[in-house]
Amino acid sequence: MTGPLPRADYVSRSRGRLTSAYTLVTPDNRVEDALPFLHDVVVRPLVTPRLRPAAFGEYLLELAANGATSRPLAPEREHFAWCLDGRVAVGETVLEAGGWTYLPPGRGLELRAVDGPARALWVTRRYDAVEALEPPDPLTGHIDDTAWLPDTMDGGSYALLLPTETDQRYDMGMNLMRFEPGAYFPMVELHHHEHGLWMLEGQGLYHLDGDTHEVTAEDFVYMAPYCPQHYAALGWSRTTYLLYKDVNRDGF
Ligand code: UGY
Ligand code: MN
Repeated sequence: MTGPLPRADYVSRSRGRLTSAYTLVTPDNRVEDALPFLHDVVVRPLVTPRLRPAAFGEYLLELAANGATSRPLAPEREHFAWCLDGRVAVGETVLEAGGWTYLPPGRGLELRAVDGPARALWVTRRYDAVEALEPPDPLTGHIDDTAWLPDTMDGGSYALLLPTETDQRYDMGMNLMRFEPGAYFPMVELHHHEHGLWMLEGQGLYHLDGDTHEVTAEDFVYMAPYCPQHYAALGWSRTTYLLYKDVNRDGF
């Protein structure tokens, strides 16, 4: 690495954390990586199954103008892609910022930048098939077309991008959580689902297994199964985060 020297206290100021219950990965902690068949794409893994017990992968993909897959990635897995900025084609579907696509197993992820550099989040996992349930259908959407539902707290709402509450074929919850400034969960959750959380906007305090961290846009949090968790939104603008949650299965 080259460039200007960081300020002298960059180590003590780092917010990055790893515990057995959660990780916090901030923009200052993310490192560059690469994966086969992703060309001109900087891959920044946020969580992978290497971090046990995580059973999914979530990556920040930074595509150069000609960044693309050269063959479908992991056709045996299911995939979710969210466009953060620029324009990204996933198969035939072009996503603008806030657009997303879900691909069931059997297809594989094919993506490319459209008309310049772009960034996307990629979430992928092994589909947990249940005999007698058909595989799920592909879906696509945009945050602006999202149906927001009131949450149990004042000033809170949520959206299920995939219909996991009504269709048990889906084992991959991709949810949006939104908090007006000052809104906070009425309880500390402790559940068997794991989470990958990407802060899209806003800032607040995340309570994770007894620790409290300031979090803000572009931060990523992995929560292991049974990690006690609570969020309180601060600041003067709303918080929105994209949340992966393994649902409708119990891990046997
Ligand atoms: O659905 C959830 O588990 C969600 N309320 N958890 C979270 O935002 N940490
Ligand atoms: Mn939760």
